[in-house]
Amino acid sequence: MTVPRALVNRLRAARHLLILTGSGVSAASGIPTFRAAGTGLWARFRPDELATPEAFARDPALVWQWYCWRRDLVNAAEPNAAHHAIAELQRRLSRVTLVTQNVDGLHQRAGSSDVIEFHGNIHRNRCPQHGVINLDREPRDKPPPCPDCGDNLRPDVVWFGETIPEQSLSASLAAASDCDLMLIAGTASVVYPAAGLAELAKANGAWLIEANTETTPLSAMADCELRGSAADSLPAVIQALDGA
Ligand code: BV8
Repeated sequence: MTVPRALVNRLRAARHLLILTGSGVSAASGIPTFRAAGTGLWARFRPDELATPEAFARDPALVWQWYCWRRDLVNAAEPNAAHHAIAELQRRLSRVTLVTQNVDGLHQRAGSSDVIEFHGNIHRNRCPQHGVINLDREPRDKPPPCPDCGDNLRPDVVWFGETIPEQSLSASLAAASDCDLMLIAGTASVVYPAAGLAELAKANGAWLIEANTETTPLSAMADCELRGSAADSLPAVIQALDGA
């Protein structure tokens, strides 16, 4: 993959790089993208209909089993070259903010630090009243009760219709308002407010790079498009940085 010289120069001169990732970055790890997370036995369900408080209230066991299935996929997966290239960018550039919409924790396993988990993390469970609860053993058929109040525990993720945790939202908005370069990788850019970060960065004069296998609603405003798998394009960016 050819990496534009303009992109290499921008990376080398960047004061503050903001990176926003979506499920396409984890695709090469064998984790179905969010829109495709209704595969196999879950094919008859739409992910954006399961990832809601209403679905959990209506059928907590079904939603809990879907998350157990997704946790199994994530636990069996390894970070891929895209995750490692992003961790390398964090090590090389003076200031990088990494915001992920993914809940799989693969950026951390690839060595990334200070990851803003915009939509939470599938490996944590929480009680709506008592916060994150660590369990020694986890049932698979239905959500376990909170040890303090008996309410159903739920995955510590942000469902549709729920607000983004305040600290994650404010840190991400601040980075989008301050960055001079933004890389948007592996996201369809249709879920808000995450997708709005690129619009905010652009409005503040940042140069936008989109790394995606397809065009998205963001593509029209991107200054540079890396068309292809992030598992190929992002390592190519690192190699280009090493070059002359
Ligand atoms: C909010 C966690 C304020 C759970 C996720 C009605 C009521 C309330 C809100 C709304 C409403 N209608 C609309 C909204 C707003 C809503 C929204 O944006 N809806 C969309 C569908 C229109 N947003 C919200 O609800 C948010 N909260 O607005 O709060 C509020 C509150 C109350 C009332 C009003 C407002 C919360 C949204 C968070 C939802 N939770 N995840 C879980 O994971 O189980 S979102 C989910 O989508 C994942 O996090 C995922 O990361 C994210 C985005 O999807 P993508 O990552 O883009 O994945 P997708 O499959 O779509 O695309 C993959 C992309 O990768 C593609 O472009 C593909 O081409 C590319 N790709 C594939 N392979 C590769 C690749 N690219 C590179 N390399 C590859 N190899």
